[in-house]
Amino acid sequence: MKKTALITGATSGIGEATAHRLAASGYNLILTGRREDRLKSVAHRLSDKYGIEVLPLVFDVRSREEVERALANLSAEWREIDVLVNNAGLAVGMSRINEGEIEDWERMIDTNVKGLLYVSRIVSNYMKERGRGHIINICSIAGKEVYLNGNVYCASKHAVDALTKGMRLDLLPYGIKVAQICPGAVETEFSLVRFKGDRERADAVYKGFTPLTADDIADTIAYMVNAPAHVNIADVLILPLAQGSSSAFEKKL
Ligand code: NDP
Ligand code: 8X3
Repeated sequence: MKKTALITGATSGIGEATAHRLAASGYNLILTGRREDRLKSVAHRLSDKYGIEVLPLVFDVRSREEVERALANLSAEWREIDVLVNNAGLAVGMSRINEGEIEDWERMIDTNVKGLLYVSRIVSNYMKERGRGHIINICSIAGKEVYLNGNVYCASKHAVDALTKGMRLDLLPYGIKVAQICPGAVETEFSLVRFKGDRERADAVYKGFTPLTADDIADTIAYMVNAPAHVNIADVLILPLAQGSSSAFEKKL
């Protein structure tokens, strides 16, 4: 029987790679993001290549109204969501707390924490109606440890870590699995966004070692969703070989 996955932030990086991986496994997909052109092109490519159905939904997870308009109006068929990957997220800026841009803090908290909540509130109720479902939050090693100048991003991912645990308890009676993946450095558009388009600074993050790829994370998600029904792979910390903690890297420059 065909399954359906909803992946937020599917226009690039981990979300896009996960969309490819689950499409290859035959999932129908609801894909979301703000960049409409990129979202539609991912959707067309996947439906053409894998013969699956794809519903692209353009919205900003920070807007409760936009999230509700998009997800509360799904057809009965599209409400049958087996897997939700709460992936949309970002870091913006990196500075000491006394020097941080307050707008950057708000973008991170509104996206990484409140956006995840708005989406989960609606989708967990669809899962509850069916008595099953699987929610995977994309947390981070920054949700387990803090690093210098990472203050608010780390706090937002610590919140995701707490929400994964809380959601797991709350949704247990409804047969819904809740899990998370906590990656270390993955080379995507993440650092370009963090450094506000400064390509040189972004590229420097991944110099001198082999970072994880978005496909590494997508493969892990595929492994988690393919586990037997009674197994919940609840919390996966995944690091590049050269990364020992959130801030310790063995770089060969
Ligand atoms: P990318 O920047 O490549 O992808 C981020 C995705 O999130 C994009 O599809 C973007 O889509 C979407 N997104 C961002 N803000 C919003 C918003 N307000 N509304 C809707 N969608 C949004 O980065 P990654 O793939 O690396 O990041 C994915 C997740 O992985 C994030 O939660 C990140 O914190 C986490 N992570 C990343 C790590 C890394 O080293 N790269 C390590 C650990 C965790 P669009 O711009 O079209 O809206
Ligand atoms: C993203 C990776 O290095 O900021 O979560 O922890 S890092």
